[in-house]
Amino acid sequence: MAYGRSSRLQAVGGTGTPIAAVEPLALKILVAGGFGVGKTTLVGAVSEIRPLRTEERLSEAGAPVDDTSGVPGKHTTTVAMDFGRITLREDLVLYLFGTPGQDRFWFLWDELAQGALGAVVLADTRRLEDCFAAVDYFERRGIPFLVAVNCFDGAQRHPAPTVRAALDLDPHVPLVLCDARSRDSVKEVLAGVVEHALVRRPSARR
Ligand SMILES: Nc1nc2c(ncn2[C@@H]2O[C@H](COP(=O)(O)OP(=O)(O)O)[C@@H](O)[C@H]2O)c(=O)[nH]1
Ligand SMILES: [Mg+2]
Repeated sequence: MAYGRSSRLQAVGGTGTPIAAVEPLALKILVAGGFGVGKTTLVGAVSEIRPLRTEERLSEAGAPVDDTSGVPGKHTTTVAMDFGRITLREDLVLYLFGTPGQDRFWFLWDELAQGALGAVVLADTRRLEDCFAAVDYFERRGIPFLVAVNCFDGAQRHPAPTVRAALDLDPHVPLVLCDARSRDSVKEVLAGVVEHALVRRPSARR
């Protein structure tokens, strides 16, 4: 499903008639996963526009519900969403919407999911259970997704089959390793989710 098409100036041919320039297909991709798994980092690593962030300092009041154990150095949190854009190919632009990680923002997910082609569920193998809710959400709504394991330094690596089993993933759901800080790594993840979503939803092909 196309999220929209951006208009570009049309070139003018020799006869004076406009030649249709390549209009990039714009697709909406969600970036989900638990609190502190690297969603804001991922969007920031690839976005060509200054990512819109709605980070707030973690407050004392949120301390009982915002579990920062295992996320040292995490002082801010995304209260609504991250938003970024990347041109994957000349004719393909992705709009990235990072979902808020905390459970109390679930009500925003249905809005964000409107018109999404697919989703990336980021996972941290030290806290795999934090992405169960995102996996469930996309499975239930039939939104194609892949799981990208963010390989934090020092995080214990688990073989892909172990992670698959722990997440109880359907065999068709791709599982990839990534570094949310690396533009090239994130681009590969995004290309993977587009490919997967187009295979799962043939009607989305141009
Ligand atoms: N070492 C390492 N740190 C990361 C990586 N991805 C994110 N971080 C750090 O982990 C913390 C949480 O990331 P953030 O993007 O805010 O998580 P979010 O809550 O999912 O948006 C931040 O301090 C990031 O700098 C990674 O791949 N490796
Ligand atoms: Mg965030």
